Amino acid sequence: MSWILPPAASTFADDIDGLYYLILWVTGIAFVLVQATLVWFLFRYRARPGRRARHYHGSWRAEVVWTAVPAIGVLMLGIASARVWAQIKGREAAPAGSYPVAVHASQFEWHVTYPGRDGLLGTPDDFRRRNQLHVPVDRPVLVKLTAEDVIHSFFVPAFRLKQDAVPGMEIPVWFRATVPGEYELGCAELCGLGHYRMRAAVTVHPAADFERWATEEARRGDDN
Ligand SMILES: [Cu+2]
Repeated sequence: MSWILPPAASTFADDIDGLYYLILWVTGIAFVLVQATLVWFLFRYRARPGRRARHYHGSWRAEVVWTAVPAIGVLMLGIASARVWAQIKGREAAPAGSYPVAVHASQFEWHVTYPGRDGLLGTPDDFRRRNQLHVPVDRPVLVKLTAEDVIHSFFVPAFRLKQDAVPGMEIPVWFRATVPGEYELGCAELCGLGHYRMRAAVTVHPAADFERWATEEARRGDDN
């Protein structure tokens, strides 16, 4: 059924897609059942000459059932999602030794700061690129997400990852890319008139290739 979703390129993708399809099936079946019942009622109780309406006080049992069944369903989906949520968004979720990058969202660009050769952010050898996020494959990447002006949202569909960037906060978000290639980073929060063009390229490099890229770019320094 992968025709619904973009290609998957992170370790989260299977879990997120599993939840997505589970929720789609549960809500899809509920939707079909409810609509079929609605149509059946429309037909069954249509106006007919000589038939009179009857007042009906409701059914305690039916109300309990149609409240309890969805409540249990939503609770089960919540429990099924909790493990995945903790793994992706948990406070201590990012694995130790992640490659750190700072992503600063502003109207209407992504400013990415790379750690340079020392591997640490906030040191003089850091370098910045606009609208280009380069990461190594098969290594956890820790994005320190901030916003300049309004709320933006860091969204990489291929990684199944979305996180709001909020002014005044630094929000850590991590992922591990699994397939080298070019992907899209878009802003998923309507953030102003130029929202539509707030996108960047995510390049996932094979490990050796990433080292070469980072060394070369560090030598070149800032581009803005
Ligand atoms: Cu934005």
